[in-house]
Amino acid sequence: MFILFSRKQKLLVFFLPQLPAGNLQLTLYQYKTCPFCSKVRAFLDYHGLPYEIVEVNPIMRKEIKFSSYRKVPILLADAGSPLQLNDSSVIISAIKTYLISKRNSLEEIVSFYPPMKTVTEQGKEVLEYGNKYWLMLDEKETKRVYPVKEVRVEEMQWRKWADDWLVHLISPNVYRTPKEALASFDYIVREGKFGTVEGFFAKYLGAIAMFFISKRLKKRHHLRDDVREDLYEAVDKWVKAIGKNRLFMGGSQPNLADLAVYGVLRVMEGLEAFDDMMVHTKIQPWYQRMEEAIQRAAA
Ligand SMILES: N[C@@H](CCC(=O)N[C@@H](CS)C(=O)NCC(=O)O)C(=O)O
Repeated sequence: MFILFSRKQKLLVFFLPQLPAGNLQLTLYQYKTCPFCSKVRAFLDYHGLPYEIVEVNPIMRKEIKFSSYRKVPILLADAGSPLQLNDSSVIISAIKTYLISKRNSLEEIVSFYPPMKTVTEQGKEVLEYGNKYWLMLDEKETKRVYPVKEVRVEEMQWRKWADDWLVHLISPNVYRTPKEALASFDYIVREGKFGTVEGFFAKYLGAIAMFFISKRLKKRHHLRDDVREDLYEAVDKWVKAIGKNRLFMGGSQPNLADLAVYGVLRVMEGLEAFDDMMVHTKIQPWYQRMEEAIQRAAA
């Protein structure tokens, strides 16, 4: 809190370019088991940023009635004035920019990620955000954070890969068989916000619906009949990209790509697909390092 003695000082305080991260009040609207929300939590936890969580009921979505953007995650950020940030990658890029850059207000930073209407391969009109994998840094900041240009490009590519490819492997894998679909919905209902009756119906009807929807998603994303093969191939490709000489893609510390991939994979924890992935791929050592890095940062 500021104690103001004169008009001049008041003006000075008002025009301070940035509040320290400790003054950022954050509220995350989420479904706990949504991979996009998990990515945001991994990012906030790793950066030691405290936040409140509002679990959204996926049927009524009353909790996000205030918003015309109807997806989660939504992050309400108050760094002096309240601001709504939509889309997991925009949230991560904007907050990361804010933490690094001493020049712009969060409001200004967010305006560099404009919403744009685009049409998907299936001809559906959707909202996309421009520049969403790009941190808005000046030359000096860029040199400090990304001493080599390739490191920045690599981070962006793999963040995009996590959103455009890895995420699409989750549903076909966790709803692969009726038994797995039921186990997945049991977990979603347990972890999510559902009324008792609602939860009961969601579990059984959701499992049946998602079993069939996941077959459609499998076709849409051109996955193999055995969807595990695509999952194993994807995570091994990720491990190979890190290589033997780095602990993380970010080197000795996770970068935004590490956090994105970890956030997406984490939603399968406790399910058969996750256990299979641990046994049949080389992901485990990196995954464990990520768990430890996030636990250390959040402690
Ligand atoms: N591009 C968005 C995608 C977010 C998204 O699709 N969220 C899903 C939940 S996993 C959602 O809210 N879907 C609408 C709904 O459930 O009604 C992001 O990265 O945040």
